Formats: sequence, structure tokens, C-alpha cells
Amino acid sequence: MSAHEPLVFSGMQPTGNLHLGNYLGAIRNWLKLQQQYRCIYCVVDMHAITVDHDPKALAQATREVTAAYIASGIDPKRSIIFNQSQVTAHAELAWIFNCVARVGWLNRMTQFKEKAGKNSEKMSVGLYTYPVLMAADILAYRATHVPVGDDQKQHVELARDIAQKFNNDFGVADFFPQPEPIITGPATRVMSLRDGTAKMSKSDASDNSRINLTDDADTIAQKFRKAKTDPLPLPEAEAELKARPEADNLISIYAAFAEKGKQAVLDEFKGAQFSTFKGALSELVVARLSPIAGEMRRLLGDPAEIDRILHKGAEQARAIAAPVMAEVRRVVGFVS
Ligand code: AQP
Repeated sequence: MSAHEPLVFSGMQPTGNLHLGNYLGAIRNWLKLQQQYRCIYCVVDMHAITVDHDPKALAQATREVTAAYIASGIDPKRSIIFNQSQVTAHAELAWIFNCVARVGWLNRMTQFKEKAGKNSEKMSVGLYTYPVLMAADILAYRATHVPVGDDQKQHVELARDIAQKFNNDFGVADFFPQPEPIITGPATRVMSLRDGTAKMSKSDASDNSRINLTDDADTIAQKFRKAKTDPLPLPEAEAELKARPEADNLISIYAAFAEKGKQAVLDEFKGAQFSTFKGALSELVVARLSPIAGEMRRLLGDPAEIDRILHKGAEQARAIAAPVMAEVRRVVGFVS
């Protein structure tokens, strides 16, 4: 049993428009957790520069992600919201963890392989060590729980390995906790609307592959209308979705928003054509997302207020990380 106080940490990259996958796979679970636990929700802008970026767009995206958190219901009075680059502990601990993690461990990270493709030699070193920075994000606060989508599970497991090796190498049993990934809900991996085997992603070149949180009702309806499907009507049993990734994805999105199981959705729509189902899906998604988009627009009308929230959150985050980092420096042998 770990003696560490429960603390939730998670983050999102300001790399573009947040989409349904980010919302269902992450933010919606964060809301539930903030009712029960102390939570830190970070806008991970240092992760965002691991790929080419435009500085002006980064600043704007950082404010947009912050607005999306708050508009979705993350309450800055209850949870800490800040952007990563304002707290230097992340970079400092990441360097120390770079010296703890092994090259072989990073070579196994599938997200780097997916993002780099055949161009791994041309990728930034930062993209390669991204999971080490993520371990530092979590452990600088000794966070115990990390709500993420399915795609980030391997990175949280790496954070566990790094924590354990640090504790062993420096003879400080249980100094860092073993953070647990929390992967829950009916849509832990929302897939692209153009390809049921690829995950919905901000960086997909096709905007039609994703529903952005800021898309208006017509755009959402049009994207669902164009979404790839197969020619068969909707099946009767959930098991039949296994071989039909596009149908499975759309049913999962509906189930997540309707807060029902996939079988319950099929009971309602079995035998229907996709055109009928897609209409109902659009209506449901628009009803859930339009209040969030409206609130985001309102918040973004006052960027100074967003910056104020980020400053205050950064101060609170620094206060938690400072004693951890003082101890880390001592344990590692740095004179200060
Ligand atoms: N398709 C998805 N389904 C479920 N959850 C998802 N998440 C991302 N995509 C899906 C979850 O959202 C959180 C934040 O992710 P991120 O912005 O840090 O980076 P990512 O996982 O790399 O997301 P993207 O959209 O694919 O961004 P780009 O294209 O910039 O790399 C995480 O909890 C993630 O699991």
C-alpha cells in the first residue's frame, strides 16, 4: 500500500483544436474526479513544442485549451489549472529522469513510432523523450492517479517504471508513488471519422476526421453525414460491431453521450440505416457540445482573465512541487 495522498494529474497539449476524443477520453472523466479528489489539470505547452510550431498559434491554443477545460466544467476554484512552462520543476525533473530512464524503454514507445513513421531520424529529440517529460509532469507532484485515453496507457506505465527505478537507485523506497492510469468510460479510444482503425487526432490533416469542440451544428452534422461507414444496416448485437470498426466508433460516441451501454443503443437503432442513425447522433452531439462551445467563446473574449487563472494555478502548482524538488536535488546529490 502506498502512503501517498491521492492526487490526480492530467494534461492536454495545446496543439490545435480539442476534439471529441479529448473530451470523451479525458476531460469528461476529469470532471467526475474533481468531485472526489485534489486534481491538477495542466496545459502541456512544453510537449506541444516537440513538433514544429508557430509561437503565436501556441499562445492562442494554450488559452483555448484552458477555456475548453473551464467551459467543460473544470472549476479553477476546486482544481489547479495552469500551463506547464510556468513551472520549471517539469523541465528540471525531466532532465533527472532522462538520466534514470533507459534508451531501450523509450525505444518501445508506440506513440513515437506512430508519430515519427519512417522519419524518426528527422524528429526532434524532444519528441523521443516526450514520455520522460510526462513522467516528470506526474511525479513532480507525486500524483497517484492519471486519467487518460487508452493511447496514453503505455506512457503512464513508463512513469511507473521511472518512479520505481529512481526509488531503487537512490535507496528512497516509496519516495515517488506508482501512478495508476485511470482509463474509463465507453469511449476511451475515439476513432477517426474517416478511418475506423486510426484514432481521432488533433494533428490529422483532414478536419473531417474529427469533431472539434468548437464546431457549429451544421459542421457537426456535415462531418457525421460524411463519416465513413459500411453498407449494412446497424446490427442487433454488440458482438457484431467487432468486425465493423466505423459502426463501432459511431455507436460508442452515441453511447458515451447518451450515458448508455452500446447494446442499449443497438436495441434502439438495430436494423436502421446509417443515414437515420447519423441524424440522431448529430442531434445528440450538438446538444451536448454547443453549450461548451458557447462558454469557450465567452471566456476567450477576455484573455487577460484566462492568463490570470493560469498564473494563479502555476503558483499553486509550484508550491506543491517545490518541496518534492528540494528533496530530489538532495537525494541525487546536487549542492544547493
Ligand atoms: N481519440 C482519442 N480517444 C480518446 N482519448 C483521446 N485522447 C486523445 N485522443 C483521443 C486523450 O486526450 C488527452 C490529451 O491528449 P493530448 O492532447 O496530450 O495528446 P494526444 O493523445 O496525442 O492527442 P491528439 O489529439 O492525438 O493530439 P496530437 O494530434 O497533437 O498528437 C489524453 O488523455 C489522450 O489519451
